[in-house]
Amino acid sequence: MAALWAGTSVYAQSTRLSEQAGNVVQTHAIPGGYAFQLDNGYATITAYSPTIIRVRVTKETPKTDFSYAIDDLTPHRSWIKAENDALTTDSLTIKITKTPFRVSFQDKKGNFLSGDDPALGISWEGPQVTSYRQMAPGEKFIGWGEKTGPLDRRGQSFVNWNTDAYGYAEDKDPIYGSIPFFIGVHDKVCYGIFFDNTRKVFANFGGGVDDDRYYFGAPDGDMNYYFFGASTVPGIIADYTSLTGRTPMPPLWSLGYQQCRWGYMTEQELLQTAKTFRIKQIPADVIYLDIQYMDHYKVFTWNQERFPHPKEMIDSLKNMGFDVVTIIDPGVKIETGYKAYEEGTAKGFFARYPGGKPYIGTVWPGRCNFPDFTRAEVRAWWGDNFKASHTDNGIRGFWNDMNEPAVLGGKEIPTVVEFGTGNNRTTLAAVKNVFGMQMARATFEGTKKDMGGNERPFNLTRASYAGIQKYSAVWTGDNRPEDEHMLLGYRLLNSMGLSGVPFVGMDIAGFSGDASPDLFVRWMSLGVYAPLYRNHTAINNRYHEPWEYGEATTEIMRHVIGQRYALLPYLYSAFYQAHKTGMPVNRMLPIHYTYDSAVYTDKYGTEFEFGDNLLVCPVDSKTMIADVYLPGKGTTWYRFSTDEAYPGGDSQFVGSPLTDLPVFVRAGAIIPEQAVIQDTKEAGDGILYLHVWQGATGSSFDYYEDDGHTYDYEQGKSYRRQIRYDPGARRIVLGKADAGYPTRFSKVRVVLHGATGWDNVQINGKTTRISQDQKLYFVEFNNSNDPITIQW
Ligand code: MIG
Repeated sequence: MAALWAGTSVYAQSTRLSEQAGNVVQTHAIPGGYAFQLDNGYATITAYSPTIIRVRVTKETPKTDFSYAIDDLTPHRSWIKAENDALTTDSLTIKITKTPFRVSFQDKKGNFLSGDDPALGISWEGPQVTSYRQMAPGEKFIGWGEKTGPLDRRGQSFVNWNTDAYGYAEDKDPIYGSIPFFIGVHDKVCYGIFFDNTRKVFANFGGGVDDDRYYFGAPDGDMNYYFFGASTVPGIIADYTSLTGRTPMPPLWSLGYQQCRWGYMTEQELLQTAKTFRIKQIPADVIYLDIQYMDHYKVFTWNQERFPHPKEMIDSLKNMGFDVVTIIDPGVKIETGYKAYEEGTAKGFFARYPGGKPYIGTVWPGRCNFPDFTRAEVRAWWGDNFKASHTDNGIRGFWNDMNEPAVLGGKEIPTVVEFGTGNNRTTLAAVKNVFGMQMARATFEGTKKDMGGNERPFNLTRASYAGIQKYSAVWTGDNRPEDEHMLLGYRLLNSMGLSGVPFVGMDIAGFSGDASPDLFVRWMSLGVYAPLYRNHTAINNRYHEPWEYGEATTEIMRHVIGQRYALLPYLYSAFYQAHKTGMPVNRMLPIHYTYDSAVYTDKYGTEFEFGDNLLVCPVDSKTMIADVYLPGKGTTWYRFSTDEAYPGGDSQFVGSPLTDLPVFVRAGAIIPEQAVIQDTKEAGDGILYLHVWQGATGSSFDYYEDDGHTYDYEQGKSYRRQIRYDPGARRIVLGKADAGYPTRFSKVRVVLHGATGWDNVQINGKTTRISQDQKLYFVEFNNSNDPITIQW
């Protein structure tokens, strides 16, 4: 046999070299922009606004246009004009070089923003397509979704391939999610790029090259990117989320404290755990059921022995103020007579091998088939299934796990496995990165419908792709109970936020093992400042409930979780901002301090703003005096816990005992709070506490409230009011309320921080009594929807 191969050169080195698109042969106008015929391909440049430009380059004639991330791909207006050798919009100049075809972007002042690498441009190696781009000196990169490593992506490379990454190392890539969106920052300019390709996308932000280029690409599919040329990072995020969508308002209860564990084994254990929160007076809203609640891990079933009375159990929990969130896995157990399996098989709804046999993989239930969530009819079927087993029992929260999709042991699934029908028929290679998002979409849309269409489901997913924020919150999977992982977790959340996903969280205090008492306290304190405040750990680990670390720690937990509940009016308003503008809840410092190089350093790279006015400095559990960076020259920061003032634009050593995480509030800020309640359904004392920190410059706060659980806010049933603090005029004004929904707060108490004295305060012209509580001055008055002026 050996002779057969001898002397042949077939298996010698391939002679295939890279190819480029070549020169422009012809140009013509198309709806929304221009098309270019190239020697070796086709390009279109279209605009979705003066600051959003799409560049699509294909080797073959472009195929049908489709995106999982963007619902509406039609450019509805003509923003682009052709002028000389450039295309222009009101905000951007898009320079086109014709020999060979190269595209580069400038702002209206003529500043270079980003452009093709002159030598390499867009290149193909077989079907693999890459955009090689110029890298500016000192250019920094932020975002790219759920990626480990430092905040500044410069010098790092990544692969997008949604992966079950149990106990992932701090520098592991890929992990669970893929969001091919980043922002580049250089020379006082910034821009964003979204590479909308769902395959095994790669990016190299200047690693392994001589500081002159960076690149991203995919093994197949189109070079198809959106360039964002808004002049600020918040503007770029607003534009990116105008395309890929924004979060609906989450249910208010899902912003409370969430207690999870794999697993609460029985009805008694679940009820007892919930009861313990109430007995110990530790606020909480949510308790979880992991895979043990199912019959042999079969989706849409209940284990009759462990959880024999789902409806009664959920009712009892509701009476205690708890919502239950149940896990749901994509794998459907192969078992004759099992409804989901029989139906899915009869309808041909499972992913299959070429030739039609369903793909089989092993997950918790044993051998399973996997629904083809890329198909609308499969998503609808999946969604309908929740009614009998879940929503009719009163469940409003759903936890989508293993949807990378994963099979046991983190094994790879063959990429030949097929999805879709007709023209949409494709393989796992093209849809692995959107499988989880489409499962989350099926779950969200289905459960919303099952609950009658006007109740907000809470949906949580592990795998994600760009645009996931429309359907789900995201958690960062199976992390480790280690200081470094806790800090990494905040970088992950901050990067997800920048990449359009505001509702994010991580397993507090580590999934893969036991948290030390110190780490537990620190992580739970930090969790107050995560959009999703959820404690979770794996089966066989020590219990992580707030009272499991002794009396002293329990007391601290009562206090920190209480702090979260106090902040809910502030947090809910921040979510409304995310819903309206895409601005994340936790904001990495480059969002507002874009050109301050300190915020890109590893030392300060985990810090973030939480909403408009708080600065959170994550500190590990061993550091009791922390080096923190307070951004913004001229800004004064007050320590949230003590009102001690610090100047901005500098680093500081501050005390960071386990009982006092370094959190700061901007001078001039307004933070609305409420009295601590045990769960979000509790009425509270009816007082809105407006905390105001004395400052040289004032601020305004967009306050938001609604019923917290329906979609009536889409019909204007919400309570909105602008609150302004004007230190020069010695005045706080609560603007006229846009009161489509009544506020929960019949009284307002204004608490002044950082003031030496407060005398002669008038509310709407009437002198009012000033009181003092723990050294702080306050005035209290009846709320009303008409403007209220507090003058002193
Ligand atoms: O193979 O359902 O990330 O949160 O507790 C492990 C059991 C499956 C992985 C999830 C984790 C969950 C666990 N799951």
